Amino acid sequence: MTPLTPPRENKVHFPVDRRPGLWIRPTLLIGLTMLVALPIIIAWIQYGFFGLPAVANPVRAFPGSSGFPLWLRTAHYISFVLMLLLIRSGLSILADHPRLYRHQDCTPNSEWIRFTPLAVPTDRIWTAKDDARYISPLWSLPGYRHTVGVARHWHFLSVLFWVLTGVIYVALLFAQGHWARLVPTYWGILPDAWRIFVHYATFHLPPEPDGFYAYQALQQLAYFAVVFVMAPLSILSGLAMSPALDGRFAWYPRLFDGRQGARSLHFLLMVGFSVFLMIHVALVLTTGVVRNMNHIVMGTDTGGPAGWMLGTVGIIVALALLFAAYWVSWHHPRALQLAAHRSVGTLTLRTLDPLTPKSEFSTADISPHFWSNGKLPTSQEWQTLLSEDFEGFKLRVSGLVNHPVELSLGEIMALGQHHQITLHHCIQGWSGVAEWGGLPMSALIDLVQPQPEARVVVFHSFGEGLYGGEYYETLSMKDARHPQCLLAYEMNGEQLGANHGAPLRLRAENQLGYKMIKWISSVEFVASEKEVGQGFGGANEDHEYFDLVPNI
Ligand SMILES: Nc1nc2c(c(=O)[nH]1)N[C@H]1C(S)=C(S)[C@@H](COP(=O)(O)O)O[C@H]1N2
Ligand SMILES: [Mo]
Repeated sequence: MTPLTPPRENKVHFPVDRRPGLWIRPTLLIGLTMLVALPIIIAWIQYGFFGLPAVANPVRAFPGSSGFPLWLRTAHYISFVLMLLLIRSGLSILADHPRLYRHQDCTPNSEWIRFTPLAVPTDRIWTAKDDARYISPLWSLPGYRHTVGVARHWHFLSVLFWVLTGVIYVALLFAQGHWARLVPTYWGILPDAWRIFVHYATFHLPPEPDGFYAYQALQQLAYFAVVFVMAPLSILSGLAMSPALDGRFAWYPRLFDGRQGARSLHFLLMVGFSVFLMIHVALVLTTGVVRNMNHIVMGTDTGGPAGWMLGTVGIIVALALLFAAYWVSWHHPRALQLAAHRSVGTLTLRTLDPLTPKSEFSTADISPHFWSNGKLPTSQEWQTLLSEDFEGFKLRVSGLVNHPVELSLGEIMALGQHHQITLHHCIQGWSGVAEWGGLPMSALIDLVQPQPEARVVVFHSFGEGLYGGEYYETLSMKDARHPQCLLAYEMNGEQLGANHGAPLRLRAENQLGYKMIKWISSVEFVASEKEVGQGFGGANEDHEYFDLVPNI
């Protein structure tokens, strides 16, 4: 595949080592295999001794069914396309931190599954960005390596419409009585479903009711699970990865055993949807594809060719859309970023943005391993400061303020010391709990007295961005004034290490990690983020198309 990006980005997106990898914790693999194998073995034993169990046919046709109305068929097609977009963009996001953990922490080698052949080296710094893995665009959107910014736009744009479609679909399901197709109303459905399972497990097709009017027991349970269990759980576990939500409601991610528990569940649900999709398609094909396609495409219960022909066109259109999404990702990423900003961003501004971050953890929760990110500054200035333990460091605070200042580390510490134990949310997927000590930004703001037209705080770094150029980030005045927004000089009770941002780094706990700029050199108050860099609010927003409203 030809690289599509400027040469400096090619190194990031098209690494030399593109080997795929899959490793699952052996005990877990054995457990999972048994979980799948056991019912199949029991089914074979039952079949061997007693033959195929009898299946009631048709199973519980509900009165008054009129087949599949147009709204249902439309929702079916739209959610099919959106599921493809969600799964494919989700895989790109996953590849950016190709490890899944069970609890709060992301300690290397504690993962239960990884999608990389690489172990984390212990003899040198191995950042989360080093760990990001290549994934083919055949499987994912937009694919390649470290494309999480663009992948998230597709994921959130799709999920917006997916939830909307789902809400309308479920509302109409109940309004028009079609819920009785999906919602089981008798306990006997469990033994009924088992009898049908024995058929499938021993390679027999059970007798089918006319699926246009009613489903058999196992089918009904599967559809019920997809619509009423898996879809809501996907939404809830997705939300549990949000820094703004977790930062405000500490109890919420705990429901999932922490953000990583939610992330693992989110992944397992994706696997569930994918397996469902494959079995569903296989059964549509083997149980009378012509009639089935007429049901779901045309809304008729006939044997003509219209259904499968139009259905095939629908699938081709879906594939064309996937290709168009790939093309937009690489040719118009800025337009995509702005589209996501206008839609998803508007929504998050109304919902997540107003939440005041206040979640705190205990000392016992502090993560044994805290991944690091970014490239250590190479500038002579920073190297010299580091070797002198930042004795000569002065933080320049300037711009639209009445009292510009230059502060040494000692002066900053004298101005205020606040400690907080919080959860860090990296956009790539990892997280970690640490204790941070530093000067509340609100105290600095009070000291320098911004002028009324100052709306945005800019933080400059000694470090460089991923593709070169200065690493900078901005915060709104409101975010900067939040109680948990710190200019941190301490991590876990010790002076901030070189790796984690010495002499100063930002902590803004309702934000994703990329906003928390390390190796801060100066602070500037401006009227608008448009005046700085390329004008999108930060090095990551400029170069990697990360979310423009990161309070998500
Ligand atoms: N100057 C600078 N600051 C940075 C970065 C960077 O690359 N350069 N990476 C950001 C990202 S993506 C994250 S997740 C956090 C990681 O902080 P840590 O390295 O202390 O864990 O730093 C943020 N601050
Ligand atoms: Mo990050």
